[in-house]
Amino acid sequence: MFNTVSVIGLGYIGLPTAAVIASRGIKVIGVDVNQHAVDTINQGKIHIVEPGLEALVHEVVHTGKLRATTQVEPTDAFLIAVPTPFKGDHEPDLAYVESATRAIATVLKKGDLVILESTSPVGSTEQMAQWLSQARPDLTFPHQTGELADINLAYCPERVLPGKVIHELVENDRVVGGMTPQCAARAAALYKAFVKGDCIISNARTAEMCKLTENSFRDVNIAFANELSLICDELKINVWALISLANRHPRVNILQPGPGVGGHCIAVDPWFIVDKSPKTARLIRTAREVNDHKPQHVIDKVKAAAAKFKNPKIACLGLSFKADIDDLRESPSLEIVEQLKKLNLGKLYVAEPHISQLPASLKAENVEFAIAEDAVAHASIVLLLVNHQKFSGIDLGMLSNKFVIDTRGMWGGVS
Ligand code: SAJ
Repeated sequence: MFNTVSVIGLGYIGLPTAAVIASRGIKVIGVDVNQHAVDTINQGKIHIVEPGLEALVHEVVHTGKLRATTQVEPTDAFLIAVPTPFKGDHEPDLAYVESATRAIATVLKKGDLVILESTSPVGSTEQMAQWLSQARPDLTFPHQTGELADINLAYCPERVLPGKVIHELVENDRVVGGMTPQCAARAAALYKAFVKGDCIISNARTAEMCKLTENSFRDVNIAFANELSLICDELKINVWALISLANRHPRVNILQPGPGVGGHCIAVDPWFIVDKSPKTARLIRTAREVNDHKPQHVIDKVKAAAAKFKNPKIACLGLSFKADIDDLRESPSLEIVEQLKKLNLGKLYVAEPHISQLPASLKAENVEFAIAEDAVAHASIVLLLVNHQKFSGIDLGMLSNKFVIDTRGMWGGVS
């Protein structure tokens, strides 16, 4: 039914999706504005880090099923997986979606299917239909002629976890939101070619909101844990011990406090709901504010600890946004260490076992890149920011005469 499929945007979601579809024997044209990414992929290599992806890309490029290009070409279906960041005061920025949509419009023909996968505010698929119909008055679209439209449009969010993308792309259920039932059915037919999970039919607006809801649910729940950690600091209670006791209740399941919420999804997506319903989305906005405030609370704790020492030396363990990955995007740990560098409270020994050198923002005289054990050995204050597996080998005896700030509860939450 679909002989050729275009995937627009060859990043963390688009490239694995393109490779998995190609591995099912469908010819895939991958499109990206980044010439370096296109050239790398056409050599059977990858420009991002994701387990299992390189071997898959190598295979599908060499069998001729995947080819990358910077120019959109005519195909039977188009799948958009470009970034949707925010701009200004947390307003969604659809510029990449708009330019991908306008590029597709130039090659669109009767019978084609266009699917938006990028995390987007409610109404984005309808907006896409408007852009397409402006550019192609010779074709009809679902907002004009419903089921009789020449072009089918759908929204189908990705929900894969970085590090497990290849597995989750195939195994996870998909929500397929069509602008009409026929649009949804055609999009589901495409996903069925590579998804083993269920493809559940819905409409575009509900599917858009579903993605935002999943990540907001997690953000609100993490905010609850983070707020508890502030309250417990005031009341001199160990929050991790408290949560583990409360979670013994059969209907209580509190998440873990940390130094803040990072990554490109959970710290961003709830704002798309707040932007559309600013007066109503009070809890969702507050959760964002609680989580965004957490790094400052950690910095204040380090400042208070540093004031106790004449010549404080601070070990900062972990920079990534969560455990066991190398991704520093929107990382609260990185933000905290950058601030500590600026405050110049004392020498910083920074350990991050998943990167090979300090990011440029941390290069300074008062900052040294170290392995975790050495950082701890040098330090008077030990600040644990990420619960990497690799830190679990640190001998707790080494901490006995240090001031420890454990933001993840890895060492029982001593502070
Ligand atoms: N975090 C805590 N406490 C917790 C859990 C997480 O502080 O108890 C922090 C993490 O340290 C990290 C942040 O939250 O800084 C986000 O990490 P995460 O593991 O919760 O999520 P992501 O951003 O890696 O991936 C999420 C996933 N969404 C949900 O679990 C609802 C993933 O399924 C989505 O596909 C992804 O966002 C996305 O692309 O939207």
